[in-house]
Amino acid sequence: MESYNTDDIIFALATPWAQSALSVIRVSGEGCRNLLASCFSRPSALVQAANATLVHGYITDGKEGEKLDEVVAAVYTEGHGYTAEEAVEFTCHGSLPGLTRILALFKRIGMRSAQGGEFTFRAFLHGRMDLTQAEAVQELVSSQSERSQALALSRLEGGLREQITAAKEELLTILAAVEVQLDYAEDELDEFVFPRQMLAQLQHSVSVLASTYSVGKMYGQGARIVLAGATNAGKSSLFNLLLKQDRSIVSNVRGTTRDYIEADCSIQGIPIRLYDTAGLRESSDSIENEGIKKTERLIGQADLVIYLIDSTDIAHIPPQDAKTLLVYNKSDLVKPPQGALAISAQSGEGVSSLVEAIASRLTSGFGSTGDEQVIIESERQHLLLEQTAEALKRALELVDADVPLDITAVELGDAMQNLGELTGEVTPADILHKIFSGFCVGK
Ligand SMILES: Nc1nc2c(ncn2[C@@H]2O[C@H](COP(=O)(O)OP(=O)(O)OP(=O)(O)O)[C@@H](O)[C@H]2O)c(=O)[nH]1
Ligand SMILES: [Mg+2]
Repeated sequence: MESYNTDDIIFALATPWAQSALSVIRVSGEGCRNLLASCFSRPSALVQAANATLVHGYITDGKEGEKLDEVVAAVYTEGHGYTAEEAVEFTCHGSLPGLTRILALFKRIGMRSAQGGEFTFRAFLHGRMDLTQAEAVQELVSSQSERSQALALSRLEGGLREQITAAKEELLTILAAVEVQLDYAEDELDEFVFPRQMLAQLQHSVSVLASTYSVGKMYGQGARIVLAGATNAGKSSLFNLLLKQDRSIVSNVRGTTRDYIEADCSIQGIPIRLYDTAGLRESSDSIENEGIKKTERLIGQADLVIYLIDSTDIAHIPPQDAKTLLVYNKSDLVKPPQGALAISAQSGEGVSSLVEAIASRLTSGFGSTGDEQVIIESERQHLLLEQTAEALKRALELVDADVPLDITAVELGDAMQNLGELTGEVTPADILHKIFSGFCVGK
């Protein structure tokens, strides 16, 4: 079983390995200030500094005290700072030769280069954060969109931890009532009424939380949107409008787009890969047919298909399905049907409503506005929440079937175990190591 050694002093470059104005090197572990004092121009200032203060000085090497760099050391005493153990963060100049020398020196004086996730692991170990918050650190660092960054930040602040703690407390209340009933003979107690309503509400809130995963994943990893429809429907016009640049050729010649074109954009904070495709029609041109085949493949792989209908020629309207949004284009020429989603890709009319409709469809209404809803992004959390919801559902079914209470108690116990794994209280060490070693910070 792999795990981190937590008794030694670790260090790592916290900023990228690249030339820059400044770089930060973190050091953490009991006694690190005494050790660092041997290579700092103001040893006693460093050792005696109060918590959360800055000490200016030079990192020096050897008996002669050769200056390697002028730095500012942020000092944290035990119980404080990110890892909640004695730590120093040096802000150095971002010179690669300078950093190379400092990192080599730190190794030479007896510190160890940190593995990925070690600083956050120590923060978790010292109770600075639970496992959902530790995972949020990594999600925050690697977020690709504003929304995904904001959602990760709210999880880091403890949004998810609070929800899971509340669920645990409710489950504990239910379990306590069940255990009292199991511990005493029936005739010693008043008639027992199972807190079914409470269990049903808990089951519901856990499954809602689990279902936010599809949305969190969308904000994190993005979505593929395919513009499809008959030739001349206005797909390339809409493509250019959404990208705010002339990328695709627009013309009144049917079959202008023969091969698909893709580009990245963002729709209400969701990273989007947008595809303009060859118009769908019967054709005897083999190249065009190849393009149409590719369109069909892209439709199969899409998260959302925007099927454009030319309002001046509504010969073919495909059936609406879960991943298709039917949009009537050229609303400036022909009035679209009542209640239909309509735009003019030429004038831009209706496009903001289309953008709203796309975001709402992709996020199933969750979290497209405001951030009051906690949304998860981690597959591990999703799995554990789903297992919790399933165990609670089985417990409800057992209660309804009047099965002996000890069998229900097993399901409730399983649910509690899963919630404990979510926050890291009962997560096995090898799984913890696997989670933290995947982090990119602290390398
Ligand atoms: N009046 C009007 N004309 C439009 C509108 N959208 C597109 N057009 C025109 O319709 C013609 C076809 O537009 P495109 O965007 O090239 O259509 P497409 O769906 O990409 O066509 P193919 O690439 O051939 O499949 C062009 O002449 C556009 O200027 C619209 O909203 N109103
Ligand atoms: Mg086109």
